[in-house]
Amino acid sequence: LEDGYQWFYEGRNGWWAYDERTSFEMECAYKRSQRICELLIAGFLYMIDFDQMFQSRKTEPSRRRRIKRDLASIPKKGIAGLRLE
Ligand code: V3L
Repeated sequence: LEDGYQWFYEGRNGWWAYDERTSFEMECAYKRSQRICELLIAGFLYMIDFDQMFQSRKTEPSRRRRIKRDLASIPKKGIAGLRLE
């Protein structure tokens, strides 16, 4: 994203960066002050809740992952499930 920030979702002991397209769409919704948005991620519809800062698959609303907007340079596990070595 323009200002050096990136969107992340929680993994086991660490954070994953969202893929570029998803991160961009989240940023657009966030900048428009939307409270939630719905996005297709890896073939599944997910709900992003910017008030409570979590994501969950629409069909599995109780299975939540925390999300955050942070500097792109922070330590991360990888991008969208692709590990950094
Ligand atoms: N982008 C890509 N894949 C996702 C995303 C997303 N935003 N959200 C969920 N998945 P759930 P560790 C994650 C995948 O929350 O070792 C990581 O990307 C999710 O993948 O129940 O625990 C890794 O690939 C999971 O496979 O909807 O840190 C993997 O977990 C599946 O959707 C292991 O990461 C169900 O997640």
